[in-house]
Amino acid sequence: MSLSKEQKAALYRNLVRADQYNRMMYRRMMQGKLIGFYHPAEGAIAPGVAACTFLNQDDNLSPHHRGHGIIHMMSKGIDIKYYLAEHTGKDTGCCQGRSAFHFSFPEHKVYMMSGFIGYNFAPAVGWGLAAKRRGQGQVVMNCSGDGSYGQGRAHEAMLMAQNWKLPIIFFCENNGMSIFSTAGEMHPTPDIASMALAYDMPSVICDGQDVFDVAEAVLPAIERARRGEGPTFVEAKTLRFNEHDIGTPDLAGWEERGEQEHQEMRKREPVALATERVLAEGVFTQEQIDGLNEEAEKEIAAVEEFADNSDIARPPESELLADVFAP
Ligand SMILES: Cc1ncc(C[n+]2csc(CCOP(=O)(O)OP(=O)(O)O)c2C)c(N)n1
Ligand SMILES: [Mg+2]
Repeated sequence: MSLSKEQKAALYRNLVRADQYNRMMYRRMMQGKLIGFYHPAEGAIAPGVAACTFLNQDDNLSPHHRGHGIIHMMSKGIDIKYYLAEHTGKDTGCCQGRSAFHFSFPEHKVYMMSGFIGYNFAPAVGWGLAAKRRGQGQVVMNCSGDGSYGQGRAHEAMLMAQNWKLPIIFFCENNGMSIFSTAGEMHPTPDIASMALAYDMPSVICDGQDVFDVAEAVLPAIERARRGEGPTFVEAKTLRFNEHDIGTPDLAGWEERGEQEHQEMRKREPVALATERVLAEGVFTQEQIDGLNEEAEKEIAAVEEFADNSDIARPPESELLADVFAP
């Protein structure tokens, strides 16, 4: 399929926003303004943007932990200030500052983010079954990394989704890494999408550095799910430019890939690639692109102001000690 000019414009705008959000999170982590840790998404922002820009508000979204789901959620149209307040430990956060990264946003159909890789697969089947029974064309965008496809429940979920023709998109953001392990060490096949073959599920592989290529793969999968024709597996081959995580003392700063690999990776920076294309195709002028960047800067400044100016969450002692057993 080919994308319309409006679709390309929407994708590019969200890509610029995603890039700036990710940089803001990295900076805030370094400034000590976030609780715990952050999984930087530099290099890997295009898949989430493409997967979520054309979702309806009523669709279920299980975001990937890279970028802490911000890229996915802002692309779906969710106001990120409630996430940032949450990760900053403020009482205006989406879970009243109780959760940091393990949040939920039920009013936006983002039901949970867990620390367990692969946690999302079993609930995704439930959300898919509920959507099918409602019969209103709702879909489930189930995002996760290559690492999660080593989990048994991923396979149970694919089996059930295909048997029951559930409206689920198994969206795999394959960055070739799971912390320090390479995908080659963890999986017998270079294409995670080939696992869908075992379940007779249609699959497609796309270039995760190219937001437009990913959208061209995702949109037919969403439409197929809305028509009630069942799940599709979409694998976006992407890159993790930074280390796995920042803020966890035993992981921070660890980088097993060499300088040359880094230089090669950075030639495929998603914003640079998309900018070249939107300029060449006349989707935006340089002046308009500058305007989009300024808009994103203002949006993020307002989000940070909201988080910084909110009160620190102070759960009462009764809440902290409820159901705690201390002999
Ligand atoms: C069940 C479980 N096992 C191990 C971990 C530790 N862990 C956290 S992130 C991660 C790597 C996940 O890799 P992938 O799914 O490819 O996503 P990526 O971080 O590469 O974007 C692992 C192993 C975990 N959180 N949960
Ligand atoms: Mg990975």
